[in-house]
Amino acid sequence: MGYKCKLCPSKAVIYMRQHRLALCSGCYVQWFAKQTQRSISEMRMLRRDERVLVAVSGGKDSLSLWYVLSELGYDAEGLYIDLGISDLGYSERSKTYAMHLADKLMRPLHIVSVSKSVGKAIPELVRRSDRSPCSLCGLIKRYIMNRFAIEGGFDVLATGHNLDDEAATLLSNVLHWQVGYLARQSPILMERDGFVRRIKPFYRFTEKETALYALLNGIAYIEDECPYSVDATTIFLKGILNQLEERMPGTKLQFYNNFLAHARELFEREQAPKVQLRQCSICSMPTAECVCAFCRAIERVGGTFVGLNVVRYEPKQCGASSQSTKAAMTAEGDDNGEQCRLA
Ligand code: Q46
Ligand code: ZN
Repeated sequence: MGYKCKLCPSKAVIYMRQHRLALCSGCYVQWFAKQTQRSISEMRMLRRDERVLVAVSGGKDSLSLWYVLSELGYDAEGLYIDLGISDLGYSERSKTYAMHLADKLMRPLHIVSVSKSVGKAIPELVRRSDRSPCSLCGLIKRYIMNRFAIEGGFDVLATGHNLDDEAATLLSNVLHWQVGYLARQSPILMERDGFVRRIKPFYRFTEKETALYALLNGIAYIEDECPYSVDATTIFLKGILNQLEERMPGTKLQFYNNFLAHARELFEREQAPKVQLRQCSICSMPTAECVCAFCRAIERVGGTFVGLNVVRYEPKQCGASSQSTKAAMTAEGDDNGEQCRLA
């Protein structure tokens, strides 16, 4: 590449065309942390005294997010949702990467098993459902993340969505004029009854940038895609956006930033009064219907929600071992060994 770092005499390891910025490894790692903090501060995502739960999948984005938030001094714990996908050992291997990072950071990792929480793992649920795998899996993951964060007493839930994810979702929502989704597409969704605040501190970084951050910090992550993601429309849209980016550097960032600056609020204002929340008659979580989408979906595929099955993994360096905890994070708050830490 032959670029020099813009901030010191070293050789650059990355040139970010959209920022016209070349940086060496040391300066890049610092720049990345500063940019993360900038996004957090500008959007008022997270305060220093708040507990943040980072949803980690074992991939580069979420693991880098947990790492950088810890580096920045935030009280960050991890949540790994075990989907039970056995193809290529996908779930087991991604869980191992999440546990490795917990060891490295010396922070606890909470592991929720889908099969032990609803009676069946994702592949079985998908086989019994007429929805697309990602639609069903996404619904289940969002429910678990929110429920665990609420019952665990976390102030904020952070996910590793990056600019490529956000721009592709935006493009899809615009192509189909999904005004309800457009109203809610934001790097921050504020808390309201039964919903924890959700933040996406990486919304300005490309996939390439988060991957480099992981690499430079020795964060091992699963490189394989989820076996269900092969024909996902999102991958196709990401390809189109990358072609645009190639021809017109900065397009992705402008597309998403200008949506946030000029359009999102209009959709939000238009949609806001239409949604009235109440408690799900089965699980008590907030919903616009009588029974929430999660309970309806689980019932339809023959599952039974028995409460979140959580294992708390303690980092090895602390000399502690993981403890298994059975279910019981129900709406009624049934007693269980983990409740004090989960709360
Ligand atoms: S895990 Fe689940 Fe993703 Fe796999 S099935 Fe789709 S939604 S692709 S992020
Ligand atoms: Zn419900």
